[in-house]
Amino acid sequence: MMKIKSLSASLALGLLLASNVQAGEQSFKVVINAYDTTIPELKVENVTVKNIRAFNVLNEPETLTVHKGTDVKITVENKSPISEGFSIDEYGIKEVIKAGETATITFKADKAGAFTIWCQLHPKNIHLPGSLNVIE
Ligand SMILES: [Cu+2]
Repeated sequence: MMKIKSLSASLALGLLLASNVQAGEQSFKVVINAYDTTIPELKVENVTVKNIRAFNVLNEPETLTVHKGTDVKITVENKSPISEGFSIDEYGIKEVIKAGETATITFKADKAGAFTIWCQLHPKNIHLPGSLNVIE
C-alpha cells in the first residue's frame, strides 16, 4: 500500500510540473548548419558525371513544438558560411543572421497550428524548411 501511495504522489507531482511548463516560457536553441557535399565522379547508365555538388542547409532541430499561450524564446546560431534567414510568416518573424552570428527571437505563441519556419534568402530545396507546431 505504501508503495502505491508514493507512486501516485510522484505522478501527481509530474502532472503538476508538466502543467507549469505549458503555461510559462519555453526556450529553444536552433543551429543553422550547412552540409557541403561533393561527389568527384559518378557513373550513371554509362554516363560519367563529374563534380556533383550538393549544398544543403538545415535548421537543427527542424521542428519546435509548444503549447498555445507560451512565451517562446528561440536562440538561432548561424553556423552556415553565408547569411541565413529565419522566417515564420504567421508570426511576423523575418530575421537575417550573418555567418557566425546568433539572433534571439521572442514571441507569444498565441495562434495554434503548424507554421513553416523557412529561410527567405534561399530556395527551399537548398535551405530545407522546418515547422513551428503550436498545440492547444
Ligand atoms: Cu538559407
